[in-house]
Amino acid sequence: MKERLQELQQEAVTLVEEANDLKRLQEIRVAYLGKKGPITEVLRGMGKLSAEERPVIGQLANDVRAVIQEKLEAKEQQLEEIEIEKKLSAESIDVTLPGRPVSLGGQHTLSLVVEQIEDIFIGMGFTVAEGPEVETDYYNFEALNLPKDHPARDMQDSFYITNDLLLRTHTSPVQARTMEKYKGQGPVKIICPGKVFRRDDDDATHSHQFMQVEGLYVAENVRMSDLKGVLETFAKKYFGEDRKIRLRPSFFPFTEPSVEVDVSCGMCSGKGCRICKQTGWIEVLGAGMVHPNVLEMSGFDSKKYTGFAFGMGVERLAMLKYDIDDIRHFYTNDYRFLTQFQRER
Ligand code: 2NM
Repeated sequence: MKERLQELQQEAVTLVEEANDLKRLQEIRVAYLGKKGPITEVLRGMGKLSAEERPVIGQLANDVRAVIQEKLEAKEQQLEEIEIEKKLSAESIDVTLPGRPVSLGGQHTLSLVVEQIEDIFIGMGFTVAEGPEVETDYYNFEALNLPKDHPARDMQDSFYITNDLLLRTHTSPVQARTMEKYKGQGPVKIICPGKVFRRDDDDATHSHQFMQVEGLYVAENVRMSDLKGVLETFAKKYFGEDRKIRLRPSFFPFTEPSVEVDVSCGMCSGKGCRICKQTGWIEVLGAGMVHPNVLEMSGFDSKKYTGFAFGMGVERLAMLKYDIDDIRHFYTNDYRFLTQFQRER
């Protein structure tokens, strides 16, 4: 019996040493230490032993169990450590791997161009004024000398909310509101950028919603030559120092006299090409001397004060500068379009 127990110990220890996974260790544990295992069987046969032999064999059986148990535990721990080691090396991070680039958001092309325009006028002493996109008939039309029968006032041409409220058709109402706030005391020197709305069918050059920047300078002795100088400076700063401007007579209800302003074509330097339709000139904005009625309605004495005003479409200016062929590019927001126009840093 003693030899049998020693044999069993030897067998089990060898098997434990040879085992190389936790599942195999569990099998050995069940086989040798389990209820149906050989050691249990030996202990069951102890009844046949003499009183002197019984405690000796009993002690030996317990020792053998303990040795196998100990070996199993040691091996188990060893295998677990190997397992962890393997896991760690499989999950290790290569810190030398280049990071994935994070794409930064950018400014929208239109707000980028609005900022360029703002910067130029701020450089000439203008400040930026803002106002509501939903306007009253008074500020959008009446205060700007637009007669009741003017086509812009037609229900068909503007987005009316009620009889008296509409989406502004230009940013001039912001200028009327600002003049009112100054209570007849000049100078007023502002630009008003913002969204405007007109009932139009959208196509490559028209949109029912677009951006405008309008400017206003009211003070004593403001003259047409001041307007011309400011607009020439703007054109050179925005399009390039080689550009010239010219003024042609026009008509707006809120200015008298009124002009259409052209900039010399940058594609052909005035010789004539597809961009300028062979004229050498491109129309970029409207302007004029503020109508005395407009000054008076907003609280300014038109005998003391004069002023000039101008208005430009931001999309059109962006399209001319960057050779963009369709106004709808600004609103469909294709990533490939937007990423082409980022501020120089
Ligand atoms: C234009 C053309 C000419 C204009 C007039 C005013 C105001 F409010 F002062 F009367 N703001 N903007 C104006 C003048 C706008 O856009 C083509």
